[in-house]
Amino acid sequence: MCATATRSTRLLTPLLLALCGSAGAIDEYRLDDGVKESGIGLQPANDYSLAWLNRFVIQPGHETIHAVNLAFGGSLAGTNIPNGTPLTVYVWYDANQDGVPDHDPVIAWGTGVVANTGGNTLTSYALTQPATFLPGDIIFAGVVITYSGNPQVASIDTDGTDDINPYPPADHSFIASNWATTSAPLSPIDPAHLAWAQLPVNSVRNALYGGNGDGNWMIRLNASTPGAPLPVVTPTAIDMGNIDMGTSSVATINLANVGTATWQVLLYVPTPNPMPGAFQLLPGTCGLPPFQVAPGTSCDIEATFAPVRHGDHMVSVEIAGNTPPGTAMFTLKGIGSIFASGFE
Ligand SMILES: [Ca+2]
Ligand SMILES: [Ca+2]
Repeated sequence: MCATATRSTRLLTPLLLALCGSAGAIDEYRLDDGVKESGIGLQPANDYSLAWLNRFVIQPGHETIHAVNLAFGGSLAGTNIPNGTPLTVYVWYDANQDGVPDHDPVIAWGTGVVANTGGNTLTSYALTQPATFLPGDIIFAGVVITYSGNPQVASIDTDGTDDINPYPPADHSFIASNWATTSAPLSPIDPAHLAWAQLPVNSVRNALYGGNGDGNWMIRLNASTPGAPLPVVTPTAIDMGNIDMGTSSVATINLANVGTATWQVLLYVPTPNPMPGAFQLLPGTCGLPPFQVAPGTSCDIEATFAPVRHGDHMVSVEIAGNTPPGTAMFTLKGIGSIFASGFE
């Protein structure tokens, strides 16, 4: 069954341009021109686990991958993978940076179901956690799907009508598959070991075209610049009051991170330095520096004011860490009183 990759696939007639849809998302990574020429499936009818994936190189300013976008099937008139079929999208890191996805680790994934089958419209599948890489890193992104029969499943671009780089295709697309046999039911592809599949992962050029052609899957990625912390300190100016010497007051300062990366708090830098002895900063729920504030969370620190002389006291505190200087600060002030305390 399914003895060779060439025999196990079939190519469809080209789509009419009039059938074309366009992708709605902004796709920071793509290899296709937006119009499939074929839908690739496996023959004969059987239970299959199919993986198809593209290779991409991380570009500066687009280091964080959020979503994998896919088109499915071939001609609208053909027999396509049904809408609603469950799937899992993956992003792999090319651990040895050799450009071959044989035993490379899965870094991120997401789940969903097939949609817009047979058309050129891509459907977006968000990753459960975005994955951030370095410029120049080689990654792979694609999908593993289990299905029965012999529909057209994976949409491929083989002609190139725009200047998406790289074009002509240059061995940037790969395929792997498992299938049921008379002696064993289907076992789903292990995404961490695509080279162990029954059809071990191979380039589209070799697996589908016998070395005499190539194509790019309609797999695109949404990406953004790496996240950054955005601290919000509340309040930023704290009046600890008119406090009798020998007593103290307490204030709570909330440190929130409304950004998209962890806020690393390293230390408090007071001005004047060292901090006047009347003031003290306590761990609160944040803990003592260094501590972290995750995106979308906050914690509290506490300040005490216990004057030992009368008059005005003031200190400005910078919360130093992985944010630009001056972005996270607060001031404390208070008055030491000798009138209400009973000193005579
Ligand atoms: Ca095309
Ligand atoms: Ca590799």
